[in-house]
Amino acid sequence: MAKKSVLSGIQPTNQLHIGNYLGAIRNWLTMQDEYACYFMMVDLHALTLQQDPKALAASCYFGIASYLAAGLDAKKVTLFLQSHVPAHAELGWVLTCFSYMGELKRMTQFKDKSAKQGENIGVGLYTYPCLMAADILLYRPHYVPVGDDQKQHIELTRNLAERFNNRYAKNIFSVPHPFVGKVGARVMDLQNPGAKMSKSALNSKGTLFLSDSDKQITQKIKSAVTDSGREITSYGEASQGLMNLLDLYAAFAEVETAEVCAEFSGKTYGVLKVALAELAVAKIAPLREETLRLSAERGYLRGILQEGAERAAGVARRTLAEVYETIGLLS
Ligand code: AQP
Repeated sequence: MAKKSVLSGIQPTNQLHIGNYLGAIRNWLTMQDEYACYFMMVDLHALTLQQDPKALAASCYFGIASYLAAGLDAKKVTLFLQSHVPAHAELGWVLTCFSYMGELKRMTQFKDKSAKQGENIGVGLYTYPCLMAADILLYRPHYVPVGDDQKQHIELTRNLAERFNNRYAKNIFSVPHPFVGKVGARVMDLQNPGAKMSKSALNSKGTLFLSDSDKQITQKIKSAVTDSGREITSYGEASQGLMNLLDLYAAFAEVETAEVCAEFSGKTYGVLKVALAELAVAKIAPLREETLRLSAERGYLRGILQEGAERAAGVARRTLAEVYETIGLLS
């Protein structure tokens, strides 16, 4: 029997952070043997915000290198850049025409990101969930492993798939399910624990990048915002900042948060920060070193991307041809 498919991607808007790793990539690793996996860098999505061309290209290499360094095996999974498979942009346009203004306006991420843009909000920021729906539906995946923040976009994708299928009374698209891990699904900003950790946050002190040095990791964790308390009591009584540190410890140690709370109960915030910094350095440093080594091997990475794009394009073209035929576009 053919394997079920899984698809996901990350924007190369900067170097990846531990939210991308714990909320997304680590779940991908558990799926690479069981599913036909398609993992990409969604470089077209990155254009929704203004990008420096050199930095964008470097972030694409860094991202793919991070995927490999984390343990994805390019022989088992298909790794590619979104822009290398033109069917994404083509189906993206079709699905834009199937989407309603009201449903796109409701997207929390659009509200959050457009609020930071001043007056000239790019149209791409508004329509990007349609392109994301196309990214997904082309591969008819069963699961889309994402962090908690992307659940709303997956819901829109499901609605678009059902709308299309119902309108033509045909099962062209499979309706995908979000896969959100139990731990690490929502890593919060270390300086502003009310907001999720983000690659493009204005204050980089709140984001733990996978490229951060041991010293930077330690400093960022030690200066993380908590509250005016001193001692850890229970998770339920913890402030958002303290909860985030307890959750991060649990995610890195791969244990339940309750276990972490029990371990640190009665100890000071400072003790937790020191322990978390040591654990984070132990987990991030090998990933960083391997990512940096692979990032420099441009020829090797290009080979993987080219092979991945060919495999992905074969699948994507077949779905797009069915869509075009269904809606009446001549082949
Ligand atoms: N803070 C987070 N905690 C857990 N998971 C997260 N993800 C992102 N931030 C967190 C998950 O990582 C995957 C890739 O996300 P993305 O790069 O496509 O877009 P994003 O969600 O907008 O991520 P960023 O880091 O905030 O990027 P920018 O700053 O460029 O917008 C997704 O599965 C996401 O859920």
